[in-house]
Amino acid sequence: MDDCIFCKILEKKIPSQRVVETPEFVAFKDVNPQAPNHILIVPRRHIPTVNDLTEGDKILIGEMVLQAQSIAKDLGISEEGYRLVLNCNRGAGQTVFHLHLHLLAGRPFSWPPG
Ligand code: DGP
Repeated sequence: MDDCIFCKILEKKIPSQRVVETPEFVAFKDVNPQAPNHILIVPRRHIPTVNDLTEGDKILIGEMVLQAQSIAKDLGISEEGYRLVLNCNRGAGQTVFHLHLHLLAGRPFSWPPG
């Protein structure tokens, strides 16, 4: 997608601080971190929102969560705890319309979220 900022990051047209790269995903640090650890797990395929996922994406979504689990382990935050967030559409706060899983850790989190 020509006008997608995350596609441009994935194509290295825009720099980012990459944490992990696989054939399916890139994980990089959020430019506006909401916690001491704030990583975005972003599939290479352009999928705008959770609403655009299909049955065929079951493995993709599972692998995104397992990727987050693996990053959390590498960061040493598995036991302390972390939050995974998928925002879907503007009403939930989505601002970049390329699917991404937030991994947040390193501070207390309230429930329910604000
Ligand atoms: P969301 O609100 O769920 O759509 O989250 C989008 C996140 O993307 C937000 O936390 C800020 C981050 N973000 C936006 N633009 C850039 C960028 O150019 N680089 C990086 N690393 N993160 C970005």
